[in-house]
Amino acid sequence: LTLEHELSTAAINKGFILHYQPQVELSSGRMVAVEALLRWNHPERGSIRPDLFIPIAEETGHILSIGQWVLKQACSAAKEWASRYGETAPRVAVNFSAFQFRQPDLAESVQNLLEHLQLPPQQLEIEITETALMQDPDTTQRILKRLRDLGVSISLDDFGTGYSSLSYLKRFPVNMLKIDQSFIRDIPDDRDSIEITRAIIAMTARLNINVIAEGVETKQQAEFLGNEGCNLVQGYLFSRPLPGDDLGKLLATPS
Ligand code: G
Ligand code: G
Ligand code: G
Ligand code: MN
Ligand code: NA
Repeated sequence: LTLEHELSTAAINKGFILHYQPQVELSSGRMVAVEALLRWNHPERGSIRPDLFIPIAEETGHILSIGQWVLKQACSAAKEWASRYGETAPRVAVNFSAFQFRQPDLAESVQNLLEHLQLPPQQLEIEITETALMQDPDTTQRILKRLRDLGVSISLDDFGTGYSSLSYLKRFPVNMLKIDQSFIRDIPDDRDSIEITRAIIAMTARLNINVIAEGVETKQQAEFLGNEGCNLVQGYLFSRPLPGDDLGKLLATPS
């Protein structure tokens, strides 16, 4: 069997699983959100990383059903946390592929799911890359505006690495920039990474957009980010992506 063919049935056969990585507020230490990250536990090949199968899923069109499955799983988990922890429950951030924005009714299907689950839209964030925004800017802009009007948050993922223009910040309804981990990784050794990170943080403050740093692995990096005014962080320093059960246990443990 080819990977292509197996992709079509992986979700149904329970080959897919979501892991969740905490996004932590530095000032309070609270886990304010989690990013859902897809894993494929293949019966023979073991765990396959999304970098490998998402591009195949995009080429074959399977990304649409996979994307629906991911969204439903992630929102169901968020609903469970919201029921259990109320106001302090973490939001859930879901990665969307550019191909999903070719469905003109994407915003309506998200709305239907949220209503079906009775999950407040404020508990959902959608992550999309700069490069994805450019694929079909008009349709994407329209869909993002509808999602944003619903109360869903929009994050620009891998910010600073894509083929992008800053004018997109003006055009698209973006709530948050995620500073790409390639910049954070080289802090404090690389002067350019420090200055680019500073510039992104300063820009978000001026534009009144939220900012989060990805790939934070050291205390020194967290301290730098806090001092620069980036209060949200995600990375191995705080937690690796965790299976749902382990995330649940972490939430149940007083910090
Ligand atoms: O304990 P540990 O270092 O694995 O925690 C990882 C991160 O998750 C920490 O930054 C911590 O602030 C956060 N965290 C741990 N327990 C809780 C909790 O019960 N509620 C919330 N909201 N965050 C938690
Ligand atoms: O841990 P990590 O290997 O999960 O993620 C690798 C890449 O796969 C990241 O760029 C991430 O955005 C992407 N990715 C992870 N989960 C999903 C998903 O559910 N949908 C999409 N489209 N991309 C995902
Ligand atoms: O969606 P995105 O492209 O941002 O995917 C995040 C990727 O970064 C995932 O593959 C995730 O497992 C990985 N990741 C999360 N935290 C860290 C970290 O602290 N260090 C490194 N090297 N990778 C991380
Ligand atoms: Mn992401
Ligand atoms: Na990213």
